[in-house]
Amino acid sequence: MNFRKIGLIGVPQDVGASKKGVDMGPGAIRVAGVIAKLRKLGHEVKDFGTVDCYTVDQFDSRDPNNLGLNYLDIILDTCSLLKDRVELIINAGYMPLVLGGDHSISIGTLAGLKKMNQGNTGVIWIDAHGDFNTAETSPTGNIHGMPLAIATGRGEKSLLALGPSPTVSEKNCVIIAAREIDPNEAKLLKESNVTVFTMMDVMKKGIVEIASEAIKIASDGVDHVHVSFDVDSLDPKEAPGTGTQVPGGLHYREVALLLESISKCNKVSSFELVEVNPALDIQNQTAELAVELLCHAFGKEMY
Ligand code: HAR
Ligand code: MN
Ligand code: MN
Ligand code: MN
Repeated sequence: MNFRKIGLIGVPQDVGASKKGVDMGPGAIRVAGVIAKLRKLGHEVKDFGTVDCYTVDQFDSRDPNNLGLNYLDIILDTCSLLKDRVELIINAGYMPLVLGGDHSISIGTLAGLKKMNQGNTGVIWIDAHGDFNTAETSPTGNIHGMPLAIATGRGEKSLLALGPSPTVSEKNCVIIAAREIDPNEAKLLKESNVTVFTMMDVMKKGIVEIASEAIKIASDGVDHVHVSFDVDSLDPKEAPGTGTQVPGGLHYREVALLLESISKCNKVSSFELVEVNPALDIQNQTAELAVELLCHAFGKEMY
């Protein structure tokens, strides 16, 4: 990454997960010292504040119109605000670093990257999940399980309309650490051009090889790579502060290596950290770990 100027923004959204707690994620990440630690690495960090969000208990019904999409209108509103803020950050010459919040915020982040040329962006999606559901395939209707589908042009029209659609180049999308993909979501993913590296692949090939293949795929023929880091990619023993824990995840050192490799790819021009839920955490350890890992993405080396 060439960026020395980082524009940070918090998005305390929880409606995409239909569960409170993840709205405290940006606060917990700030408490863990994200700004000071990135500055210590030599970056200029500007805080672009917090996007106004609603929270689940402000509403009587999740899905009043029975669309199979919980809190759709709210998420459209927030993602539209986030999109504008991301555009502002880019226009000001900063690299967007978006702190969630649940993963539905990616819909806004990616829509805001349109200034970086539609279809000219690859994605590295580090996640236990595929986030490739649509209303038809989702077992929950929770929109945080859908953002990668939206980015590649699949799903609800109003969400697709936030950005140019598709926003990203599908063949340049890579998921790493997948281990819980819903049956019909798996069908969609297999029909797509997205590359999926499951935890089994990580075990078979090792993280060094996975990192190198992922960077090659995500950056091939595009000018920009977006990194979306869902902390549930980590093993819940190390990162318990997240809403949809799945056993058998990545270890700290594997993610550190992966993000260090990613930091050397100079096409990476936006980054997201999502799904930190301090209500489920022990002494803010998940946010602390996430910030430590983020530092590896921004140039920190072990030695
Ligand atoms: N696949 C499940 C669903 O659609 C769980 C989704 C996601 N959880 C996340 N995002 N934290 O990665 O409901
Ligand atoms: Mn996710
Ligand atoms: Mn460009
Ligand atoms: Mn996830």
